[in-house]
Amino acid sequence: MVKSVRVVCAHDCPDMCSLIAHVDNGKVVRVQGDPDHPYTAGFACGKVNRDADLVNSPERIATPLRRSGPKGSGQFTRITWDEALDEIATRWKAIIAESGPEAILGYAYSAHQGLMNRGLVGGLFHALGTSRLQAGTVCDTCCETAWDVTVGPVGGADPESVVHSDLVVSWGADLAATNVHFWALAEAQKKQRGMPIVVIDPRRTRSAKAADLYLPIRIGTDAALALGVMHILVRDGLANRDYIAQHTLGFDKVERDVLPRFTPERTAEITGLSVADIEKFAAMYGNAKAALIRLGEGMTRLVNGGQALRTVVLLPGVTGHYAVKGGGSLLLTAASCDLNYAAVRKPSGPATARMVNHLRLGEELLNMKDPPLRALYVSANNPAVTCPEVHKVQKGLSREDLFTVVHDPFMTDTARYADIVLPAASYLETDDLYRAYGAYWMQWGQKAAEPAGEARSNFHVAQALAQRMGVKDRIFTLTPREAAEELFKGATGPAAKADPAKLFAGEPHHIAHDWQGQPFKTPSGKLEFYSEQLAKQGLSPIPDWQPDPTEVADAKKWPLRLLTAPGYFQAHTAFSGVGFLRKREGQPFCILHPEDAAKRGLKDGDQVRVFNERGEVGLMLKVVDEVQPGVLLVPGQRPTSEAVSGTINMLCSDRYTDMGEGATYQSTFLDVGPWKAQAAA
Ligand SMILES: Nc1nc2c(c(=O)[nH]1)N[C@H]1C(S)=C(S)[C@@H](COP(=O)(O)OP(=O)(O)OC[C@H]3O[C@@H](n4cnc5c(=O)[nH]c(N)nc54)[C@H](O)[C@@H]3O)O[C@H]1N2
Ligand SMILES: Nc1nc2c(c(=O)[nH]1)N[C@H]1C(S)=C(S)[C@@H](COP(=O)(O)OP(=O)(O)OC[C@H]3O[C@@H](n4cnc5c(=O)[nH]c(N)nc54)[C@H](O)[C@@H]3O)O[C@H]1N2
Ligand code: SF4
Ligand SMILES: [Mo]
Repeated sequence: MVKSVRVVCAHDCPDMCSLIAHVDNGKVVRVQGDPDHPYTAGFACGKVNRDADLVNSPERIATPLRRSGPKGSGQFTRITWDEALDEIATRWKAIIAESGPEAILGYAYSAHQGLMNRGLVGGLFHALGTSRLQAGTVCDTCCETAWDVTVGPVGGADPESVVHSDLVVSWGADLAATNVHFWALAEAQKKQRGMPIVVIDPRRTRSAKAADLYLPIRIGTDAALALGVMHILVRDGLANRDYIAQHTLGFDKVERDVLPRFTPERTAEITGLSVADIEKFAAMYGNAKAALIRLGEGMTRLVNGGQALRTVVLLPGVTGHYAVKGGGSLLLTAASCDLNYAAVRKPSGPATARMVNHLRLGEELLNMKDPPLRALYVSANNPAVTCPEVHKVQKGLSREDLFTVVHDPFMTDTARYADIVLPAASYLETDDLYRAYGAYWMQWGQKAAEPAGEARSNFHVAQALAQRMGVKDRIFTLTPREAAEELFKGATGPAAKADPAKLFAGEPHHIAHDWQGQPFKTPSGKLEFYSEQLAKQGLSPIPDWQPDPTEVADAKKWPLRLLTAPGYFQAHTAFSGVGFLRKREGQPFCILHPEDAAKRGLKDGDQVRVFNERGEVGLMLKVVDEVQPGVLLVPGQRPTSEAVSGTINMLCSDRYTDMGEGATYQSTFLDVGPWKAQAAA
């Protein structure tokens, strides 16, 4: 008999859908969107519609494995869980005795968004006092830091408030790919009420194709566009002087020292947009009553990314849209869910420990001293593909003296370097509590099926290792449900008001605040055009746009700039175990404008060599005017086994962004040529 189980999507995605898993005889046979969830609205994305294939994939690892060949060779033999866990505990104890706990690094990230399955792995390493991962620098620390210094650590607009918006601006986000439920809501407003949508993106994305106005901005020039728009708003008397006076800090300085330089003509020169389009956008924005900017992370994946996002975030402060329902801006919502996260993430352990930046894994494995990293535990992460400087990551992972454990449902590029591989349960096989990072919902997700083969959840493995390592905290003895209850002790705000009976029965709990306008939690309590925090870090305290000297020098050496965007049917590598989706996405490819392809004698469907001073990778070529000349688009990051050769992060440096020490994939300059030229050379 087929039963329906209400579950929550655990993939790294802002929507956090409520889903229905259909389970036949203990096996998940279909996954679909939950018709009874207001935001999920009955549909899942094209990826998760196939999650029955993910959970039942024949490629899943069935048992724990021990390495039997050279590192990276992928040669393993089966062992039992007890053998695996005992070996890990024995090795860790010896390393701690010789070099101290900081010789170990727990490298766990976001592929399971459940608060327990994500949080407790971190909790284990916190309690052990190992080196700590400065997590998320590959993803959102730049945008988050830029938001925090400007607005403060607080969530942005509720995406569901779009029913009150009279304009939506998708700025550096491909919503039709990464935020499909917000996109569907926004499109419905467009159809029902004629609400216009503007898309600002160097790629003519699916979202851009459906927009009323599309601005194909030059990569890394968003701050200039936002300042150009502010210039016009001030010029045309569209600045909201009352709002500026009451709720913002330092606009006078910006108006005096910065805006005069951002005339429409200069803004057009910097951004590659036409003066007419800039004027049109500024007029639409300035005359709107409730414009909602959906901010993407795309604009922050480069050296001056923090400044870019921060400047765009200031725009609704000039018009006062932050005061209006349906107006303002939305980057993330998670900061407004005030649970007692420490109960799971920091059960015990020293107040501070050595930090390792997530994106510098390669560098730190090779060069960290006093003590060097001797053991690595990777969970829900595939750094041999998704980290910049992949060559360094591979070299680090190849170290014979590094004891590496990888916990994953699949034999990833990273797992191939492991000494011990542990089979992970998927979210459909785990109980957990979820809160969205792009919407205001919280929900308990029930296990729909038993783990395949001998797979075990992150939560389970963290507890088993804690016990073997002698960690005594109570959290390591609780069930997922009991552990989730700990999160509510000392919780405040709408999350704290959840009725446990309803919540643990699987009912979605709405955690939107009843705010009258966007609150600001900066030191001044205002939206900070002037940021003392930035001044103290030696950064420009007021928004500005300046070219980065290293980027300028690299652009002289290399004719193309890398544009990185989400894969439509793959999200990083988490869906690469589904043959159908791999095929839908196609063999790993890059996109070049027809002019650039013609210049190089390249055509659609060719295998090409993409290269710079770091190395080369081999990809399929698509020739489309989806990007401007001078740009090479590589959507997603794909396993090396799927590509002609390599993976794009082999060409990206581990330099930091201006804020939040984040990754700068798009500060990569390179060239493309025929693949066979390389073979002949
Ligand atoms: N060039 C370039 N690189 C990028 C980006 C870019 O835009 N351009 N984007 C960056 C961003 S935003 C991110 S978030 C990172 C993502 O980088 P990663 O976090 O490395 O993401 P994935 O490749 O999806 O790897 C997740 C792994 O977790 C496994 N997994 C899934 N569920 C579970 C589970 O329940 N338990 C365990 N133990 N494992 C599980 C999956 O099988 C997969 O192998 O990549 C970054 N890298
Ligand atoms: N289908 C799918 N969904 C996903 C993911 C995925 O890989 N695939 N990844 C998940 C994860 S981990 C994350 S963090 C989120 C990220 O989702 P988003 O916040 O949407 O961020 P990105 O995917 O990095 O990039 C979004 C857009 O920014 C554009 N962009 C790049 N550079 C610039 C620029 O300089 N200026 C402007 N204005 N735009 C620019 C890109 O062309 C791209 O269309 O998505 C999540 N959802
Ligand atoms: S849209 Fe996002 S949250 Fe919803 S099913 Fe797809 S990946 Fe999961
Ligand atoms: Mo991400």
